[in-house]
Amino acid sequence: MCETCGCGDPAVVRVDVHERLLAGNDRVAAHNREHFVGRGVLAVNMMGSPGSGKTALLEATARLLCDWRLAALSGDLATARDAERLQAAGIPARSITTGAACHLDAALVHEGLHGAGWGEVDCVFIENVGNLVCPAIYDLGQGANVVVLSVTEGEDKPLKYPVMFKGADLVVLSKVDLLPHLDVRVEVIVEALSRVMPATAAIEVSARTGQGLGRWVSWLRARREALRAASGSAPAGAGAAATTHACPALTARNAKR
Ligand SMILES: Nc1nc2c(ncn2[C@@H]2O[C@H](COP(=O)(O)OP(=O)(O)OP(=O)(O)O)[C@@H](O)[C@H]2O)c(=O)[nH]1
Ligand SMILES: [Zn+2]
Ligand SMILES: [Zn+2]
Ligand SMILES: [Zn+2]
Repeated sequence: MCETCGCGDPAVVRVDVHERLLAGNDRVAAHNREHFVGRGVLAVNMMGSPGSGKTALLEATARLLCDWRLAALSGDLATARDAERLQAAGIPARSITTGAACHLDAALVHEGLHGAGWGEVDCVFIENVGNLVCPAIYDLGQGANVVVLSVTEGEDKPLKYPVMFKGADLVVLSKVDLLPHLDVRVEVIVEALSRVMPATAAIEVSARTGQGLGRWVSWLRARREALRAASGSAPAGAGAAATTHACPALTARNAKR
């Protein structure tokens, strides 16, 4: 499916080549992370199946987090639809077209940040390509991994795609307004999560009714507080100074929005 990563298939991409690709990715991810942490920006890698409700959740989030300066990068194989939706919802957004690749990598994110021209931001949402497999193995430099799992996907996805859920800091169980129409039990999904997630954390939400969005936003606020506390204990500007250049996307260049 994916020309770049071969989706872990050694017949498509040899293991040593694959490992070199990941090592190169990790170097760029570390650079991205320095930019984010150095400026106290919460970067959230939003992952999940195609159509799980990632963009809908972010559209709803924009309405509730109006005291934050938000921005977004949207990874899409072929269209800029998600970025357009987020722009319409009030989140400055830029599309990253991945072509044949079924995941974002750190270099694509770095390029997206440089081209974005945002001012200072509090939080960058990185909406990954809809896919429950390889986005989990590509570090982007994010401060948090969120998996949006729709209840319409069934009860067994955590067990079938454990790598994705193992690395998640939070699972957002989306579209819970549809539960009355489904043979799906939330407690069974949560039990499956507890088998694969080291510290199980799940929030039930509906972007349609607004259920659970307060808990989601509280989680984001707590996460940013923790990031600021951690970066505040480092020498001032250490993150930015350690890099070879300043990412214009994260500087005060266009601070007025
Ligand atoms: N009933 C209901 N439908 C939802 C909810 N959230 C999203 N949807 C619908 O689910 C469909 C997919 O939502 P998107 O937000 O486009 O999903 P996505 O994960 O961003 O999709 P990709 O970016 O293509 O992977 C749309 O038709 C949404 O209206 C929800 O909370 N309840
Ligand atoms: Zn989307
Ligand atoms: Zn891929
Ligand atoms: Zn940079």
